[in-house]
Amino acid sequence: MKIKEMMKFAWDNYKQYALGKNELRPLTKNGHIGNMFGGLRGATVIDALDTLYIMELEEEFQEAKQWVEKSFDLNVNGEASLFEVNIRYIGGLLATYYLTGEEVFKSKALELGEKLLPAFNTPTGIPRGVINLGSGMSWSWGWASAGSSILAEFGTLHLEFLHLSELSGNPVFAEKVRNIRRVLSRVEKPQGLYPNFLSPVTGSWVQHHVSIGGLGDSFYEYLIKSWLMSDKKDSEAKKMYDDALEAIEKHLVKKSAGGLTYIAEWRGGILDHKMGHLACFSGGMIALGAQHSPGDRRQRHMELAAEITSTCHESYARSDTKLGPEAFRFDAGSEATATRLSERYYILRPEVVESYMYLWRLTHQPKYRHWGWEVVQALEKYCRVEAGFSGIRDVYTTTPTHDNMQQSFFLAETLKYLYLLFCEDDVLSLEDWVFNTEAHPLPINHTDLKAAGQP
Ligand code: DMJ
Repeated sequence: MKIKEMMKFAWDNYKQYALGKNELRPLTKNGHIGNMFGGLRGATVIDALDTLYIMELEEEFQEAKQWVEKSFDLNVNGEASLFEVNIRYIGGLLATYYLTGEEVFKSKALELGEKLLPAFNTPTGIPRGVINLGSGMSWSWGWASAGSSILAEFGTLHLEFLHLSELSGNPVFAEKVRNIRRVLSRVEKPQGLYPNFLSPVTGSWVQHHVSIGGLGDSFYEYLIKSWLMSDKKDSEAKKMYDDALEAIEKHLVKKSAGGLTYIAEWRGGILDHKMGHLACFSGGMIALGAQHSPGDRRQRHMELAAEITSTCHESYARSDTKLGPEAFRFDAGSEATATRLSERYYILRPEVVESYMYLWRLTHQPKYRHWGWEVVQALEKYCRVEAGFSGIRDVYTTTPTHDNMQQSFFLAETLKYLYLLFCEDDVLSLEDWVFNTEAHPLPINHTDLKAAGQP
């Protein structure tokens, strides 16, 4: 299958030119380390493991596993993003452990999980965004207003941390994320919305910016997925998700003059009529959540999910490369297109194909596969270079320049979701797995039901 070949190509080039670095630079044929993972290496190895495994790229999976066994060093010093280490490293290791049963992935996940705990030592227990994995010192991002923590960062730990507690028998991980939930469920929400910045010292909001895209996105995703992963027992998460979505529908969902549905951003009550590529995951999330809503709400949410996904497809279809920009606006005459130069790039992001995959699995309408195939063709045409895949700097030209970066999430998410879009529904069935926000599958807990003798 084509997508399997793309994965092999992406992996082989990473292995040849950048093994042990975090990402491949496919034009200069070398590795990139960056400063997101605090001295940890091999982000692409860890992000690729489960994708290689499910695509049955056996030799390549063994190469990746050997690197984890022999070269993956956790005794590092440096400033890491708690969120990125959790979603890519812990998520990737946990998923691979659950798929293969091989202890090395579990023990590395647990060891790394322990190193993240000092970030929670704040007056409220809301973790800070940056942690030194060697010293345990933690602090807030310099760019986050007034020492605040970011909703999409501290709100995107729940799934992984529950598994860390289950696998280790140590309740500390679960306690940390349950405390985050407690703080969030109690704090006052302006018009029912969750702003993106919260003080880890006082537990109150620092700035009233609300977004279902960057800075907010996966917090909402983890509410509905926490409920699903608990086999629908975590009713608090479901209620928080339902209430948040109701406020989003009421205040942020808009229709453009040309009839495109979109989710705007909110700044202290004033709407910014733009959607980021990151916000395009919400079509899939809303469709997933809709499955479990009563009749009329289910239908309304399925329609909303389909409309948002269609708008995101338009952002691709209206570009010259048939790949979508980083952000697009809904100003008169330029609907679903990037009007700012700084928003025209595409860095191999997954969110649009992620929604195609969910909408396909939940409706089986052929258009989602057609749209996914358009992306495969565009990636081949504009992003594939001699030694891997690269992002492009401008989707509105058929001769784009490349950014020389093969992001690890391209292997973890973009290629995985494309592959699943063309697979049978029982490959990582939505009945049995939830995907973390980096597309690493975690099993739904059926244990209690089985114990009770139910199917
Ligand atoms: C990924 O690391 C995750 O999907 C995250 O939730 C958002 N950003 C990237 C992909 O775009």
